[in-house]
Amino acid sequence: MRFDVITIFPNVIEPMVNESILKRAQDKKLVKIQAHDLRDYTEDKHRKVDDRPFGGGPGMVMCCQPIFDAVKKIRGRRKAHVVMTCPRGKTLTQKRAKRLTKHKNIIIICGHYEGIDERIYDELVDESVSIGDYVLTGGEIPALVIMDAVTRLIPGVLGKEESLDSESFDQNRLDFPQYTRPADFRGKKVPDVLLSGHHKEVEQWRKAQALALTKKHRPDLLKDSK
Ligand code: 6GU
Repeated sequence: MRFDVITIFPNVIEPMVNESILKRAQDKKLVKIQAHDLRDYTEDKHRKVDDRPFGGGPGMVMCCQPIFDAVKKIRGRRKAHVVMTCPRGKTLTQKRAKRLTKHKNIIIICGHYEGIDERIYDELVDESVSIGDYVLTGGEIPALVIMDAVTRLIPGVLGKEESLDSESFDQNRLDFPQYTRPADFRGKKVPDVLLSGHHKEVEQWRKAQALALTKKHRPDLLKDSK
């Protein structure tokens, strides 16, 4: 799988994708992540990528030319799924992240300013994605969130130390509580069942705890699963 990120801040993307699991995934050739500076594609001699909105109003709008040409050049002869980071998009969920793993090539455009020329949505964008109902200063953090959530789902990316076997949002449940040594930390004890060695009982306890935690913290997930 390959991600190409079109951004005015490539230096924000690079350090994050060259550490930890995303770095290891790239070293293993399971994913390639490339940041592209949008300003390298503008025909404007001052490297401008935005302009004032037709019809007036505050703020600036991202122009068509640099983004159209960047997408065309980066896509080349490959087929690519074009994602725009944008508060108007559908919110990223675990299900949506899983769906994105089906694409071999994803181009992510990081939105900025007051808005994006609507012709970019009309002609180039396959899918707009938001990461939640709050406003950010730009699309770089959302692009990183999308790539992180998707990359860890690619087979072979996670080792057995960080397994996908049972984790939050599987079957619309939060994960069960975990404990490690010591069994008694300054008088605060680990639940007995986890020390019992009875695998069946441990499993039942974890299932019940996951349900209880979900009811308490995210009852909306249980509603969604019906
Ligand atoms: Cl994708 N972009 C911006 N600017 N703000 C956001 C967002 C995206 N998702 C949540 N807030």
